[in-house]
Amino acid sequence: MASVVAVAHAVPAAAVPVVSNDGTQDVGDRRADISSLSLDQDGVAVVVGVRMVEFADPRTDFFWRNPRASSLVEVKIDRDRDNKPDYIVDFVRAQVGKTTTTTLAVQVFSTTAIAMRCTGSYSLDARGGWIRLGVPKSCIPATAPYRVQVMYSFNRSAERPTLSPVVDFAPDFGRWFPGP
Ligand SMILES: [Ca+2]
Ligand SMILES: [Ca+2]
Repeated sequence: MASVVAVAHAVPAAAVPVVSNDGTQDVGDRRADISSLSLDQDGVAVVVGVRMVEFADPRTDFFWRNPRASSLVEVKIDRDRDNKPDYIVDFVRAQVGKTTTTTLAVQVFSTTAIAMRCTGSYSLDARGGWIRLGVPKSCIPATAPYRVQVMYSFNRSAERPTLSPVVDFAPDFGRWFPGP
């Protein structure tokens, strides 16, 4: 688990994000089932949102708090429209410094380097069922409008080690969402 120094918790206010619907009941657990995907790439940040059929709150949910295998949201970003991801954004529980304490964090990586590039921000809308992740554009320079793929992995191994994570992709696996 990578350590994280500081995490901002505020996602910039979205302008008018473009929303795409994902099929529901396409995975075997409502808590892992993405129903919508949103992308806002105006302003100074890229904000990616997923709306869940049933919102398992990452702050409190047992399967998000599991220290051995947390659930996570992973966003792949294509910055030049060549169908290859250039940045990976992970929303996951991460260790705080060298302590055993963990906190939710948005960690941004380049696909060509091991070190974390920067941290992003998140906001949780439990009522609406949305998880929104923000990444400063200065951290992920682009040569074309960004496209994204999102994966939500609901890890149930804390319940039974043999249980595989339930995973949903938006758009469907291998496709890119161009947003606005
Ligand atoms: Ca779905
Ligand atoms: Ca690319």
